Amino acid sequence: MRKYLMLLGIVLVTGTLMVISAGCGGSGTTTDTTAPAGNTTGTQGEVQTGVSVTIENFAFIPPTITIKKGGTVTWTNKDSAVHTATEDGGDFDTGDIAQNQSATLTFDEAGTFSYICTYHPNMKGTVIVK
Ligand SMILES: [Cu+2]
Repeated sequence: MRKYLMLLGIVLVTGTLMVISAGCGGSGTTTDTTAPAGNTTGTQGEVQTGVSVTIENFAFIPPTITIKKGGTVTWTNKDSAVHTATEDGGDFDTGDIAQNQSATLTFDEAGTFSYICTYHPNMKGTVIVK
């Protein structure tokens, strides 16, 4: 009878310890995986309302930008040649931007807009509105 009680006690203690360690391990793992994932999303999800694009050496820098809906994009031409930022389907057009001049457009619609320079169609850029 005593042996049986002792065995029962060991089983109970072992069982309790297993539950405790399982509980700690479980919550610890969850916290570890959630934190970095949340940080990554936060950094990537940061969308600016106003972004500047430099036109230099016949290129849009940076070529792809992301802004918030209702945000603005300002293109500044550093080249001596005249450039434009013109959406492929005609959704937006800055018109001519002369050297050291800027043009700012507001984007009220969400979407991905590819644009070129009408004088140099090999110049390509993308505005992503979120
Ligand atoms: Cu151009």
